[in-house]
Amino acid sequence: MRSSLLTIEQKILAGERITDEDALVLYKSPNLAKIGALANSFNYKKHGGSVFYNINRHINPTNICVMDCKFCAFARKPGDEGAYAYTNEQIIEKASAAVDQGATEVHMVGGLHPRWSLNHYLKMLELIKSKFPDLHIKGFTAVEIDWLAKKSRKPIQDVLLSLNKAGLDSLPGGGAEIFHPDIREKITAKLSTEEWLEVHKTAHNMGLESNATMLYGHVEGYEHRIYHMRQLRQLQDETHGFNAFIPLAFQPHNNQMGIDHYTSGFDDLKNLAVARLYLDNFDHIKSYWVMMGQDIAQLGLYFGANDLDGTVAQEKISRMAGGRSGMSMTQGSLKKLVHKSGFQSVERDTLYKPLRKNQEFKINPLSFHYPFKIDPVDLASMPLPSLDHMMQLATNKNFFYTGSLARQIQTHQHAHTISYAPCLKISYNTIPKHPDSFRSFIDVILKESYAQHSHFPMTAEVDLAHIEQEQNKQDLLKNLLAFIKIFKNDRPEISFILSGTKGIWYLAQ
Ligand code: V47
Repeated sequence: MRSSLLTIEQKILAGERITDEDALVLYKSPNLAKIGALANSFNYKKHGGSVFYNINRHINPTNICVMDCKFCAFARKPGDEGAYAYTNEQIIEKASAAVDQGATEVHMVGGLHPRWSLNHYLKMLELIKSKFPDLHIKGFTAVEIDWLAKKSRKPIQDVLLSLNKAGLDSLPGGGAEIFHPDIREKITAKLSTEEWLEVHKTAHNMGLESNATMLYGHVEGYEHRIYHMRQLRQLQDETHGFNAFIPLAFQPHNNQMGIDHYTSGFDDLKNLAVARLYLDNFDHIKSYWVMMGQDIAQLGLYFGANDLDGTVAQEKISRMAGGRSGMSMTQGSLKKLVHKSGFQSVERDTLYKPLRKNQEFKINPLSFHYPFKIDPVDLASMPLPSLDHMMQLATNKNFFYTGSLARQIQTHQHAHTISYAPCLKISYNTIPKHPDSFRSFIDVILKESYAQHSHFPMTAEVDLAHIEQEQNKQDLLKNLLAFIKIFKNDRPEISFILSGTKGIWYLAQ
């Protein structure tokens, strides 16, 4: 059966795994509310209304790097302005400041310094652990591990064993970028997808847990994101060693790819929701406020995410690439972000052991229920909904319930100009005169609309106002009907309407 929003919904509600084809349908659909509601109820089944965060600090030991990744704004060559390499004393100072602020974790990742050996890393770790034995060190991306293995001519496993012995507790998810080779080779010459996966597989087999990231919003397409997540889902089926998946929204300053736009909130939320539904074997999905901004990250909690990452202090990678959300958040502001959206905040350690429940919330399961029942809106009473409905809108806790009611009213009043998915207007005279050309025409206009709005339209409106009236009415009608049929067959999720009374009158005659 062809995949559609309806068949996917049925699958998810029956607890079945969605396919790559399903994920593509979700990515292409403009129905963000439905996809969000599905991801929200999926997340609720795993975590109830709890949202995790931790108190952590980023330490980027050096930005000097032998690599030249086209997307990266962080790396410098030795001697470049702004190039730095911390001494071990400086690193200890930063770790000490982190502990003073209550951090349970340091997140350490950096460039591939040409003169730093495996021994240098071992000393760094031993020193931190000797001073702060309880501080969890989540350190070094697969890129750094692979580089150390190649440099020291040792197998990955030996490198990981010695790092672990020196104090490394787990691996972060960085360096994954996008696994699809067509895109990967355009943006980076760093380790291959197979090598990235091998590092994490080896770590998992040794009992070291890790995370996984995906860098999106640059030159990749939906298919590449799905390919990326497929590799992760397969490895997770095998090892169960990943804790969290973290989509990283591309920050567009100072790159060599000519990209200057931020991701849209629509794409950030959709991407989180698809990831939640597709990566069914990942326990945790992070709504990473550093890259998405605090507002979208907060909304992300309704789109399948159950973790905000941490206080983060001193994050540099996104900052140097135009990150707009600041370098750190206090624990108080993180908690507020969670509570104001109606969730329970839980401080966790790196491996998701709950440390502190902050506020006893009575979460109403109905807030997350899907499918939810929406009382039919009394459209006859428009433009003012009844007081009863206004009360429901104001007091109920189901984000999507309220959203759907509001949308019914909005659609009723403004028919076809829903602000987040505008109507695609097609003047009848631009439609090809022969059905053989319909598909390529539809493809072009949808792509143009997507390029303009970053999402597909919810409604297509064919305007008959200016039809050339000297045409044969029978031919005109036949062509129009054939167009509608092909359009609806290919894009059933897009509503189709006709406008232009003059033209419709002409045809009716
Ligand atoms: O590996 C680089 C990415 C990663 C940009 O495991 C960029 O818990 C966006 O991996 N725009 C580092 N992203 C960050 C990272 C991470 C962050 C938070 C939590 C965890 C975790 C991991 O940042 C890099 C790269 O993929 N990156 N440049 C940029 N311009």
